[in-house]
Amino acid sequence: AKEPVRVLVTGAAGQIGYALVPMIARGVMLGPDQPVILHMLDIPPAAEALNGVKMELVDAAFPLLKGVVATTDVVEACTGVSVAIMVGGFPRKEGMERKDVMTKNVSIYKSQASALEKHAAANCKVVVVANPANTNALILKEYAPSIPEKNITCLTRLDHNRALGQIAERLKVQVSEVKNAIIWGNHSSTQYPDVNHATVNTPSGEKPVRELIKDDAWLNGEFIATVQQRGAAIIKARKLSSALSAASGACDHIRDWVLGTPEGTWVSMGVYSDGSYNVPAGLIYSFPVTCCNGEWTIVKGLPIDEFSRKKMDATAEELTEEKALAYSCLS
Ligand code: NAX
Repeated sequence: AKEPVRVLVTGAAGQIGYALVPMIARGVMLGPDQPVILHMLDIPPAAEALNGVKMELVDAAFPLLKGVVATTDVVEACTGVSVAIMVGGFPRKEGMERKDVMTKNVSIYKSQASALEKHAAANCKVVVVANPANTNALILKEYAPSIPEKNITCLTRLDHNRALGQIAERLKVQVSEVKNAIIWGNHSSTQYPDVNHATVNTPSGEKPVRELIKDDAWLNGEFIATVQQRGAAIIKARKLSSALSAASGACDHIRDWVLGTPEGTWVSMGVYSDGSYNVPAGLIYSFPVTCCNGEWTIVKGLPIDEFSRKKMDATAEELTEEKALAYSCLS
Protein backbone atom coordinates (compact mmCIF):
# COMPACT_ATOMS: atom_id res chain seq x y z
CA ALA A 1 0.00 0.00 0.00
CA LYS A 2 1.14 3.56 -0.70
CA GLU A 3 2.32 5.81 2.14
CA PRO A 4 -0.21 8.57 2.91
CA VAL A 5 0.48 12.01 1.47
CA ARG A 6 -0.04 15.03 3.72
CA VAL A 7 -2.18 17.69 2.04
CA LEU A 8 -2.56 21.18 3.51
CA VAL A 9 -5.75 23.18 2.96
CA THR A 10 -5.65 26.70 4.40
CA GLY A 11 -8.92 28.52 4.98
CA ALA A 12 -10.41 25.06 5.43
CA ALA A 13 -13.39 26.31 7.45
CA GLY A 14 -14.52 28.48 4.52
CA GLN A 15 -16.85 27.59 1.72
CA ILE A 16 -14.28 26.35 -0.79
CA GLY A 17 -12.63 24.38 2.01
CA TYR A 18 -15.93 22.70 2.82
CA ALA A 19 -16.32 21.56 -0.79
CA LEU A 20 -12.66 20.68 -1.23
CA VAL A 21 -11.72 18.52 1.74
CA PRO A 22 -14.21 15.72 0.97
CA MET A 23 -12.98 15.62 -2.63
CA ILE A 24 -9.39 15.20 -1.43
CA ALA A 25 -10.45 12.56 1.12
CA ARG A 26 -12.23 10.62 -1.65
CA GLY A 27 -9.18 10.50 -3.87
CA VAL A 28 -10.39 13.00 -6.46
CA MET A 29 -7.17 14.98 -6.22
CA LEU A 30 -4.41 12.39 -5.87
CA GLY A 31 -6.09 9.25 -7.17
CA PRO A 32 -8.29 6.48 -5.80
CA ASP A 33 -5.31 4.46 -4.52
CA GLN A 34 -3.52 7.29 -2.69
CA PRO A 35 -4.15 7.55 1.06
CA VAL A 36 -4.07 11.09 2.44
CA ILE A 37 -3.67 12.90 5.74
CA LEU A 38 -5.50 16.23 5.69
CA HIS A 39 -3.96 19.26 7.37
CA MET A 40 -6.56 21.99 7.79
CA LEU A 41 -5.59 25.50 8.83
CA ASP A 42 -7.82 28.40 9.71
CA ILE A 43 -7.67 31.39 12.04
CA PRO A 44 -8.83 31.41 15.69
CA PRO A 45 -12.29 32.99 15.04
CA ALA A 46 -13.00 29.99 12.76
CA ALA A 47 -11.51 27.33 15.06
CA GLU A 48 -14.85 25.97 16.21
CA ALA A 49 -16.22 25.75 12.67
CA LEU A 50 -12.98 24.07 11.60
CA ASN A 51 -13.45 21.48 14.31
CA GLY A 52 -16.95 20.90 12.96
CA VAL A 53 -15.49 20.14 9.54
CA LYS A 54 -13.10 17.68 11.18
CA MET A 55 -16.07 15.99 12.91
CA GLU A 56 -17.81 15.60 9.56
CA LEU A 57 -14.68 14.12 7.99
CA VAL A 58 -14.64 11.52 10.77
CA ASP A 59 -18.36 10.88 10.24
CA ALA A 60 -17.89 10.39 6.51
CA ALA A 61 -15.58 7.40 7.18
CA PHE A 62 -13.49 7.94 4.06
CA PRO A 63 -11.38 4.82 3.50
CA LEU A 64 -8.45 6.81 2.05
CA LEU A 65 -8.36 9.35 4.88
CA LYS A 66 -5.64 8.27 7.31
CA GLY A 67 -5.66 11.30 9.58
CA VAL A 68 -6.89 14.85 10.08
CA VAL A 69 -4.98 17.74 11.61
CA ALA A 70 -7.25 20.73 12.28
CA THR A 71 -5.30 23.64 13.67
CA THR A 72 -4.85 27.39 13.90
CA ASP A 73 -1.09 26.93 14.24
CA VAL A 74 0.62 27.57 10.93
CA VAL A 75 3.72 25.52 11.80
CA GLU A 76 1.70 22.47 12.80
CA ALA A 77 -0.37 22.91 9.63
CA CYS A 78 2.65 23.07 7.32
CA THR A 79 4.74 20.30 8.85
CA GLY A 80 5.46 17.47 6.44
CA VAL A 81 2.99 18.48 3.75
CA SER A 82 3.72 17.52 0.13
CA VAL A 83 0.79 19.44 -1.36
CA ALA A 84 -0.44 22.84 -0.15
CA ILE A 85 -3.74 24.34 -1.30
CA MET A 86 -3.79 27.96 -0.15
CA VAL A 87 -7.45 28.97 0.06
CA GLY A 88 -7.23 31.18 3.16
CA GLY A 89 -6.99 34.88 2.70
CA PHE A 90 -8.50 38.23 3.43
CA PRO A 91 -11.46 39.05 1.18
CA ARG A 92 -12.10 42.54 -0.11
CA LYS A 93 -15.00 44.00 1.80
CA GLU A 94 -17.24 46.83 0.71
CA GLY A 95 -15.54 50.18 0.96
CA MET A 96 -12.04 48.71 1.27
CA GLU A 97 -9.22 50.03 -0.85
CA ARG A 98 -7.28 47.58 -3.01
CA LYS A 99 -4.15 48.53 -1.13
CA ASP A 100 -5.65 47.65 2.26
CA VAL A 101 -6.66 44.20 1.04
CA MET A 102 -3.25 43.72 -0.53
CA THR A 103 -1.50 44.67 2.72
CA LYS A 104 -3.47 42.04 4.64
CA ASN A 105 -2.81 39.32 2.08
CA VAL A 106 0.84 40.17 1.72
CA SER A 107 1.35 39.71 5.45
CA ILE A 108 -0.60 36.41 5.46
CA TYR A 109 1.34 35.02 2.48
CA LYS A 110 4.65 36.19 3.85
CA SER A 111 4.23 34.30 7.11
CA GLN A 112 2.73 31.19 5.51
CA ALA A 113 5.60 31.14 2.99
CA SER A 114 8.15 31.04 5.80
CA ALA A 115 6.30 28.22 7.55
CA LEU A 116 6.08 26.18 4.34
CA GLU A 117 9.73 26.77 3.56
CA LYS A 118 10.82 25.59 7.00
CA HIS A 119 8.37 22.78 7.67
CA ALA A 120 6.85 21.37 4.47
CA ALA A 121 8.24 18.28 2.76
CA ALA A 122 11.01 18.88 0.25
CA ASN A 123 9.51 19.43 -3.19
CA CYS A 124 6.12 20.45 -1.77
CA LYS A 125 3.75 21.56 -4.55
CA VAL A 126 1.81 24.74 -3.81
CA VAL A 127 -1.29 26.18 -5.47
CA VAL A 128 -2.70 29.51 -4.34
CA VAL A 129 -6.47 29.86 -4.72
CA ALA A 130 -7.10 32.92 -2.53
CA ASN A 131 -7.35 36.24 -4.34
CA PRO A 132 -5.44 38.06 -5.62
CA ALA A 133 -4.25 34.55 -6.49
CA ASN A 134 -1.38 35.34 -8.88
CA THR A 135 0.10 38.01 -6.66
CA ASN A 136 -0.37 36.03 -3.44
CA ALA A 137 1.58 33.24 -5.14
CA LEU A 138 4.32 35.68 -6.09
CA ILE A 139 4.63 36.88 -2.47
CA LEU A 140 4.74 33.28 -1.32
CA LYS A 141 7.56 32.62 -3.79
CA GLU A 142 9.52 35.67 -2.60
CA TYR A 143 9.34 34.58 1.04
CA ALA A 144 10.05 30.91 0.45
CA PRO A 145 13.26 31.21 -1.57
CA SER A 146 14.30 27.61 -0.90
CA ILE A 147 11.12 26.20 -2.45
CA PRO A 148 11.84 25.81 -6.18
CA GLU A 149 9.88 28.45 -8.13
CA LYS A 150 8.45 25.66 -10.31
CA ASN A 151 6.59 24.42 -7.24
CA ILE A 152 4.62 27.61 -6.66
CA THR A 153 1.54 28.12 -8.81
CA CYS A 154 -1.89 29.73 -8.71
CA LEU A 155 -5.28 28.45 -9.74
CA THR A 156 -6.70 29.44 -13.14
CA ARG A 157 -8.07 25.98 -13.85
CA LEU A 158 -11.55 27.07 -12.80
CA ASP A 159 -11.44 29.73 -15.52
CA HIS A 160 -10.09 27.14 -17.98
CA ASN A 161 -12.91 24.75 -17.13
CA ARG A 162 -15.44 27.57 -17.45
CA ALA A 163 -14.17 28.20 -20.99
CA LEU A 164 -14.55 24.50 -21.89
CA GLY A 165 -18.03 24.54 -20.36
CA GLN A 166 -19.16 27.54 -22.43
CA ILE A 167 -17.92 25.97 -25.67
CA ALA A 168 -19.64 22.67 -24.85
CA GLU A 169 -22.92 24.45 -24.05
CA ARG A 170 -22.79 26.47 -27.25
CA LEU A 171 -22.07 23.41 -29.45
CA LYS A 172 -24.31 21.09 -27.43
CA VAL A 173 -21.49 18.57 -27.04
CA GLN A 174 -20.09 16.88 -23.96
CA VAL A 175 -17.49 18.99 -22.17
CA SER A 176 -15.17 15.96 -22.15
CA GLU A 177 -14.91 16.31 -25.96
CA VAL A 178 -13.58 19.90 -25.74
CA LYS A 179 -9.93 20.64 -24.95
CA ASN A 180 -7.00 23.03 -25.22
CA ALA A 181 -8.64 26.30 -24.37
CA ILE A 182 -6.16 28.69 -22.75
CA ILE A 183 -6.48 31.18 -19.93
CA TRP A 184 -3.73 33.78 -20.26
CA GLY A 185 -2.70 36.05 -17.43
CA ASN A 186 -4.38 37.09 -14.23
CA HIS A 187 -7.18 35.29 -12.40
CA SER A 188 -9.25 38.47 -12.62
CA SER A 189 -11.58 40.04 -15.12
CA THR A 190 -8.60 40.96 -17.35
CA GLN A 191 -7.80 37.29 -17.96
CA TYR A 192 -7.86 36.32 -21.63
CA PRO A 193 -9.79 33.13 -22.41
CA ASP A 194 -8.39 32.08 -25.80
CA VAL A 195 -10.07 29.45 -28.01
CA ASN A 196 -7.84 29.89 -31.06
CA HIS A 197 -6.18 26.52 -30.44
CA ALA A 198 -9.07 24.72 -28.78
CA THR A 199 -10.53 21.65 -30.45
CA VAL A 200 -13.58 19.42 -30.23
CA ASN A 201 -13.61 15.69 -30.69
CA THR A 202 -16.40 15.00 -33.22
CA PRO A 203 -17.59 11.77 -34.91
CA SER A 204 -15.55 12.89 -37.94
CA GLY A 205 -12.37 13.62 -36.00
CA GLU A 206 -10.85 16.50 -34.05
CA LYS A 207 -12.00 19.92 -35.27
CA PRO A 208 -10.89 23.43 -34.29
CA VAL A 209 -13.47 25.31 -32.24
CA ARG A 210 -13.21 28.20 -34.72
CA GLU A 211 -14.27 25.85 -37.52
CA LEU A 212 -17.30 24.63 -35.58
CA ILE A 213 -18.37 28.01 -34.19
CA LYS A 214 -18.16 30.38 -37.12
CA ASP A 215 -19.59 33.23 -35.09
CA ASP A 216 -16.48 35.36 -34.50
CA ALA A 217 -18.50 38.10 -32.84
CA TRP A 218 -19.60 35.61 -30.17
CA LEU A 219 -16.14 34.05 -29.74
CA ASN A 220 -14.38 37.42 -29.54
CA GLY A 221 -17.07 39.11 -27.48
CA GLU A 222 -19.72 37.40 -25.42
CA PHE A 223 -17.74 34.20 -24.87
CA ILE A 224 -14.76 36.07 -23.44
CA ALA A 225 -16.93 38.33 -21.28
CA THR A 226 -18.96 35.39 -19.95
CA VAL A 227 -15.84 33.53 -18.82
CA GLN A 228 -14.24 36.68 -17.38
CA GLN A 229 -17.37 37.57 -15.44
CA ARG A 230 -18.57 34.12 -14.48
CA GLY A 231 -17.48 34.57 -10.87
CA ALA A 232 -19.72 37.64 -10.54
CA ALA A 233 -22.62 35.80 -12.21
CA ILE A 234 -22.33 32.98 -9.67
CA ILE A 235 -22.35 35.47 -6.79
CA LYS A 236 -25.46 37.11 -8.23
CA ALA A 237 -27.25 33.77 -8.55
CA ARG A 238 -26.11 32.05 -5.37
CA LYS A 239 -25.46 35.08 -3.16
CA LEU A 240 -22.21 33.28 -2.46
CA SER A 241 -19.08 32.96 -4.57
CA SER A 242 -18.14 29.83 -6.52
CA ALA A 243 -17.15 27.02 -4.23
CA LEU A 244 -17.77 23.56 -5.68
CA SER A 245 -16.37 24.54 -9.07
CA ALA A 246 -13.35 26.19 -7.44
CA ALA A 247 -12.72 23.09 -5.32
CA SER A 248 -13.07 20.87 -8.37
CA GLY A 249 -10.68 23.09 -10.34
CA ALA A 250 -8.12 22.88 -7.52
CA CYS A 251 -8.35 19.07 -7.63
CA ASP A 252 -7.90 19.09 -11.42
CA HIS A 253 -4.91 21.41 -11.09
CA ILE A 254 -3.06 19.21 -8.60
CA ARG A 255 -4.12 15.91 -10.18
CA ASP A 256 -2.82 16.87 -13.62
CA TRP A 257 0.35 18.37 -12.14
CA VAL A 258 1.14 15.22 -10.12
CA LEU A 259 -0.24 12.51 -12.40
CA GLY A 260 0.28 14.20 -15.79
CA THR A 261 -1.85 15.63 -18.60
CA PRO A 262 -3.14 13.27 -21.30
CA GLU A 263 -1.16 13.13 -24.56
CA GLY A 264 -2.19 16.02 -26.82
CA THR A 265 -3.94 17.94 -24.06
CA TRP A 266 -2.85 21.04 -22.23
CA VAL A 267 -4.36 22.86 -19.27
CA SER A 268 -3.99 26.37 -17.82
CA MET A 269 -1.92 27.06 -14.71
CA GLY A 270 -0.65 30.27 -13.16
CA VAL A 271 3.13 29.74 -13.15
CA TYR A 272 6.29 31.77 -12.80
CA SER A 273 6.90 33.43 -16.16
CA ASP A 274 10.20 32.69 -17.89
CA GLY A 275 9.44 35.32 -20.54
CA SER A 276 7.64 32.89 -22.87
CA TYR A 277 5.30 34.62 -25.34
CA ASN A 278 6.95 37.92 -24.37
CA VAL A 279 5.17 37.89 -21.04
CA PRO A 280 7.42 39.76 -18.58
CA ALA A 281 9.57 37.31 -16.63
CA GLY A 282 8.99 37.28 -12.89
CA LEU A 283 5.19 37.45 -12.91
CA ILE A 284 2.93 34.57 -11.94
CA TYR A 285 0.94 34.43 -15.18
CA SER A 286 -1.45 31.81 -16.49
CA PHE A 287 -0.07 29.86 -19.45
CA PRO A 288 -1.00 26.69 -21.32
CA VAL A 289 1.05 23.86 -19.79
CA THR A 290 1.51 20.14 -20.12
CA CYS A 291 2.54 18.07 -17.11
CA CYS A 292 4.72 14.98 -16.93
CA ASN A 293 6.58 13.33 -14.01
CA GLY A 294 5.31 15.95 -11.59
CA GLU A 295 6.57 18.92 -13.61
CA TRP A 296 4.73 21.43 -15.76
CA THR A 297 6.12 22.81 -19.01
CA ILE A 298 4.76 25.84 -20.85
CA VAL A 299 3.44 24.90 -24.30
CA LYS A 300 5.71 26.82 -26.66
CA GLY A 301 5.38 28.19 -30.16
CA LEU A 302 1.63 28.68 -30.48
CA PRO A 303 0.92 31.40 -33.06
CA ILE A 304 -0.49 34.53 -31.41
CA ASP A 305 -2.60 36.94 -33.48
CA GLU A 306 -2.87 40.66 -32.88
CA PHE A 307 -6.20 40.44 -31.04
CA SER A 308 -4.72 37.92 -28.61
CA ARG A 309 -1.48 39.87 -28.21
CA LYS A 310 -3.33 42.95 -26.98
CA LYS A 311 -5.34 40.99 -24.46
CA MET A 312 -2.29 39.06 -23.23
CA ASP A 313 -0.42 42.34 -22.76
CA ALA A 314 -3.30 44.03 -20.95
CA THR A 315 -3.55 41.28 -18.34
CA ALA A 316 0.27 41.26 -17.97
CA GLU A 317 0.13 44.98 -17.34
CA GLU A 318 -2.44 44.51 -14.60
CA LEU A 319 -0.19 41.89 -12.98
CA THR A 320 2.81 44.20 -13.17
CA GLU A 321 0.78 46.86 -11.36
CA GLU A 322 -0.43 44.37 -8.74
CA LYS A 323 3.15 43.28 -8.20
CA ALA A 324 4.24 46.88 -7.63
CA LEU A 325 1.34 47.42 -5.23
CA ALA A 326 2.23 44.23 -3.34
CA TYR A 327 5.88 45.27 -3.03
CA SER A 328 4.83 48.69 -1.79
CA CYS A 329 2.91 46.90 0.98
CA LEU A 330 5.93 44.85 2.01
CA SER A 331 7.88 47.59 3.63
P1 NAX B 1 -14.41 32.06 2.73
O1 NAX B 1 -14.40 33.43 3.28
O2 NAX B 1 -15.64 31.22 2.83
O3 NAX B 1 -13.22 31.22 3.39
C1 NAX B 1 -11.96 31.74 3.59
C2 NAX B 1 -11.41 31.12 4.85
O4 NAX B 1 -10.07 31.55 5.02
C3 NAX B 1 -12.18 31.55 6.12
O5 NAX B 1 -12.56 30.39 6.86
C4 NAX B 1 -11.16 32.40 6.87
O6 NAX B 1 -11.30 32.30 8.27
C5 NAX B 1 -9.86 31.76 6.39
N1 NAX B 1 -8.68 32.58 6.60
C6 NAX B 1 -8.55 33.94 6.60
N2 NAX B 1 -7.30 34.30 6.88
C7 NAX B 1 -6.60 33.16 7.05
C8 NAX B 1 -5.25 32.90 7.37
N3 NAX B 1 -4.38 33.88 7.59
N4 NAX B 1 -4.87 31.60 7.47
C9 NAX B 1 -5.75 30.60 7.28
N5 NAX B 1 -7.04 30.79 6.98
C10 NAX B 1 -7.46 32.06 6.88
O7 NAX B 1 -13.95 32.22 1.21
P2 NAX B 1 -14.07 31.15 0.01
O8 NAX B 1 -15.32 31.38 -0.70
O9 NAX B 1 -13.76 29.80 0.52
O10 NAX B 1 -12.90 31.68 -0.94
C11 NAX B 1 -11.55 31.60 -0.55
C12 NAX B 1 -10.67 32.38 -1.49
O11 NAX B 1 -10.71 31.85 -2.82
C13 NAX B 1 -11.06 33.85 -1.64
O12 NAX B 1 -9.88 34.63 -1.58
C14 NAX B 1 -11.65 33.91 -3.02
O13 NAX B 1 -11.54 35.20 -3.59
C15 NAX B 1 -10.82 32.90 -3.75
N6 NAX B 1 -11.37 32.35 -5.01
C16 NAX B 1 -10.49 32.02 -5.97
C17 NAX B 1 -10.85 31.37 -7.13
C18 NAX B 1 -9.84 30.97 -8.16
O14 NAX B 1 -10.25 30.42 -9.18
N7 NAX B 1 -8.55 31.22 -8.00
C19 NAX B 1 -12.28 31.10 -7.41
C20 NAX B 1 -13.13 31.08 -6.20
C21 NAX B 1 -12.79 32.08 -5.13
O15 NAX B 1 -13.45 33.28 -5.40
